[in-house]
Order: sequence, then C-alpha cells, then structure tokens
Amino acid sequence: MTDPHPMLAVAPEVSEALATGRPVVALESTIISHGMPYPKNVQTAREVEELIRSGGAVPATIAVLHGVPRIGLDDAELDLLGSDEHVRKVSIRDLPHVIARGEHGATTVASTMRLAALAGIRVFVTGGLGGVHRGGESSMDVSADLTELSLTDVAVVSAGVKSLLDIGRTLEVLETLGVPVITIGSNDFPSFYSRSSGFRSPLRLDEAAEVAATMRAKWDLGLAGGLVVANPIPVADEIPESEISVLINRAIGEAGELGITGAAITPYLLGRIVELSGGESLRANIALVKNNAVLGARIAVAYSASTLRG
Ligand code: PSU
Ligand code: MN
Repeated sequence: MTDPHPMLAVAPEVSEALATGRPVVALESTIISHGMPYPKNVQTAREVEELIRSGGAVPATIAVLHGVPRIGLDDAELDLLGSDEHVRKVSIRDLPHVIARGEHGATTVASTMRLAALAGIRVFVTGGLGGVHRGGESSMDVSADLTELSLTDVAVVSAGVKSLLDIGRTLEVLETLGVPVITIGSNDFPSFYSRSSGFRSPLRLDEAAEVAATMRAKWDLGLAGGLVVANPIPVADEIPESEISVLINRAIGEAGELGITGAAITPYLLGRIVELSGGESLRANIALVKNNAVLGARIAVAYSASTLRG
C-alpha cells in the first residue's frame, strides 16, 4: 500500500488499518451537512459508522476542516459538520478553494472519492449518486460525480439515483464513461426511495465477494475509474415511485420558480422533499444509507481478503 497523500490528515485508526491492509470504508459528508436535517444527520452518521464497525471494517468519514482534508472524524467533528451553517458543499472544483481559504467543507461523492483514493481507500458508502439533472441536455447540469467515477478507482455503494435526476441519461453517461453499474440482487436499477426505477440494471451481482472480484479484475486490467454498486432499499422501507414522484415533481417546479440552479439544486430538493413528505422521505433515506453501510462493509472485507491473498 502506498503512503497517503501528504496533504491529508488521516485518523490514527484509519491509517493503521490501511497500513496493515485491513478493510476501510469511506463515507461522505455532504449527506450530513446538506442532505439531512440536524440532529438526525449526525445521529445517522454515527449509526452508519457503528454498522461498518460491526461489519468488521473501519469507517472513515471524509470532510475538509479548517482547510485540511480529513480522513476519519471524531464525534465532535461530525457534530460540527451537521450543525455549522458555514460548512460549504465541496465538489471537485471547490476543493482547492476551500483548502486555500482554510474553510470547512462537506465533500460530495466526487470529492470524497478523490480524497478516499488519495488515502488508499477503495470502498465508499453513500445514499444517492449525483447524475444528469432533468433537462440536463440543455442546462448541461451533470454532476461531477459521473466524471469522477470515470477517473478514480473507488467502488461507490449507493441506493441508485433519485428520480429527481434523469435516470436514463445518467445510465447512458455512465456507459459512455466505461463505469460498471452493478445492482445487487436485482435486475432493476433502483431509484433511491424505490427498489425499481423502470430501467434495467446494466449488470447484476448477488454477493459481496463477486463485487470484490469485479473490482480486482477491473483494476488489475488497468481500467481506471470507479464502479457503481447499486443496493436497492429494503422492501419494508420503500416508498412507491408513484407516491414520491408527485412530491419530487412539485419540489422541482418550486425550485424552477425560485430560480434555484447549480450546486444549490440538490440540497434544496432533498430538503423540500423531506418537508413535503412529512418526514417520510427522511426515514427512507436513513434506512437505505444504513443498508448500504452493511453491504459496503462486506465488500470492503471481501476486497481486503482478496488483496491479502494477492
Ligand atoms: N443525492 C442524494 N443525496 C445527496 C446527494 C445526492 O440523494 O446527499 C449529494 C451527494 O453528495 C452528491 C451530490 O455527490 O449531492 C451531488 O451534487 P451535484 O448534483 O451538485 O453534483
Ligand atoms: Mn450540478
């Protein structure tokens, strides 16, 4: 294992696990600062870390604090990320700016992937991926998460893509970029709150060990870039697409009227959907992130075992 990048501050527990080849799972922080309301966000972040530990891996929540990219945070730092309103949403383009200015930043899927890779972490758990926004064919609003997936060697476990995005075009872009999209235990690509999106999953696997083997095959072959591991929300926690789509459409309409665009659009829509659903979407969001944490730990354990076998 190569040394982590010198600009990173890696928590001792994480650094020790990486040095000895033990499984580590990266976690993003935009979901904490801009994806869920306080204090449920911080509580969820802690519970997710606990689930990863129970699964035999070391959790590493990633964020920028006082301009320093941090790999692994303590309780007080998670609380700061969840409650301080000055924490910026930081995607790839924002990383140099937030670092140079010594500010706090919550990292998106894209910037978390990059920092995880710089630390030597290969598995990352989140809730939902960014993608092509509806109307993206004219607005060109396409998340940097997709570009990053084409560049950076990290497997990203999510519950798919929310239908507030254009799921069909998101899958097309991922195909063009050469990113494997693997759904676990289902032929349908999931849409976050719902187990199906109406789109067939490009690839399917049923076991964590098979995902680990696919990661190895990709990278051993020199195919740079990430993998999308889509994990459908558990049946008991699902919100039917017909129910949630009404609320999503209303939130998108309101965002249009308010003139909200760019990086602000995803946080706005997530918050508004929680309000419109009376908290139901938040409950589903928390359940799916936890479900992803359990799977992510299994994949990290299987991947590290396969690496140690060589
Ligand atoms: N989708 C969700 N929840 C989230 C996000 C996306 O269902 O919290 C966050 C992730 O951090 C993702 C980011 O990387 O939004 C994408 O934002 P943008 O579209 O501005 O790239
Ligand atoms: Mn965007």
